[in-house]
Amino acid sequence: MKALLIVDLQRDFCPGGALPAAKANHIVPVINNLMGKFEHVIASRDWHPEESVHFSVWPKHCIRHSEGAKFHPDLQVDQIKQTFLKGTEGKDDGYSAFEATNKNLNEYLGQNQIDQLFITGLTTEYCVKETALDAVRNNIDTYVIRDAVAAVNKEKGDEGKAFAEMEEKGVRLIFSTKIK
Ligand code: VGL
Ligand code: ZN
Repeated sequence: MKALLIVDLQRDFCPGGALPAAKANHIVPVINNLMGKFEHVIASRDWHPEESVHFSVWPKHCIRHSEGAKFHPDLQVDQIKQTFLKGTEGKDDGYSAFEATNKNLNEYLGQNQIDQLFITGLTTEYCVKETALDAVRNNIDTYVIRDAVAAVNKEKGDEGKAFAEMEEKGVRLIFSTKIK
């Protein structure tokens, strides 16, 4: 079975937020459209404590329960069956959704016979990439939907580098229009 995973589509990663991906708003309608094509729609949320080692490298963002940690206001959240909270520990970063602490993503996929994971969301070069690489390590058939992810691009070209690394490590890149 296949599942759609929406990574960290939260206000702080959108324009106006603390750590924005410039094109974040553009991917929301693409993701909303995809939801109906999957039996399983799941999501992750960056869910940091007030104090974290993470904030020595990043501006404060996605503090649990804050406005910035909410999902994008246009995302059809009623379609999401399960949310995985990550980055919850102050002592590490928790970039990958497979590091969620409220529920184990790998176990969830196994229990639901999900062997194909289609990844969307934010941000391409950090949490999307780390999640996709973990999925490959867990022997899941892993796809990243190119037009349903967006990058911070601290350096111009970071998104392109992330796509290349993912592809080299076994992630398949596809466009949403190819998904039936
Ligand atoms: C993320 C940087 C810091 C992400 C989270 O969701 O990609 N990036 N925390
Ligand atoms: Zn974070």
